[in-house]
Amino acid sequence: KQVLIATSNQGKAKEFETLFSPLGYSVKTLLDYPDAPDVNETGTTFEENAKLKAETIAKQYNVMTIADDSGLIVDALGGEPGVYSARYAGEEKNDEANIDKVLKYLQGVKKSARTARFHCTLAVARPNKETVTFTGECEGNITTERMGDGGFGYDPVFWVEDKQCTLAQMTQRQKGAISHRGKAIIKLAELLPTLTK
Ligand code: ITT
Repeated sequence: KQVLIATSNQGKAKEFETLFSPLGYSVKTLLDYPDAPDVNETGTTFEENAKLKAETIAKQYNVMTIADDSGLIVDALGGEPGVYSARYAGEEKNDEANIDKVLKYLQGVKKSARTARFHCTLAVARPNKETVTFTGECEGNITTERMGDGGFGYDPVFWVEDKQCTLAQMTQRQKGAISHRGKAIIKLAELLPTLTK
């Protein structure tokens, strides 16, 4: 059993492998398809962008395709960076610069006002069928400095109160058990057998 995930993000790809392999699925991503078309993420919501990515790739290769659109929502920044999380600090994707920008904007904001959440929308597109979506969220706080070197993106500054560490200080499995992506994948996996029919 195999699933195609329409992502070129190495960090996401690793997490999909970790989460799908115990379910008996092997994972292919766009890192295995260097000629895949670039999808312009023109939507203004996670759902629109997830559908756009999944449907473009499903059409191109005529196979069921899953896409992930996700991001960090910081309350004190009015919900930013949100759907712009990947390129918050500029046109080039740059995790380090993105983190610096969030920390800078939050300078002087006290701990109780540094609440944030990660959101993930997964879209499953199938040839000639209606696309379906699943969501998951993970609550936390933005730290004042980086901690840990696991995960990707904003993980080093995303503090999880229950676990008393950042997402970057967890193993892939620990992160997957509580993350926005992990939660969305659990919902998707329950329906996957019916979706692949
Ligand atoms: P693909 O479109 O190829 O999947 P992308 O990185 O462009 O990769 P998105 O448009 O969905 O994906 O942007 C998601 C960004 O949100 C990602 O680049 C990170 O900066 C951030 N992000 C999402 N999930 C995260 C996580 O689990 N941990 C840390 N940062 C995350």
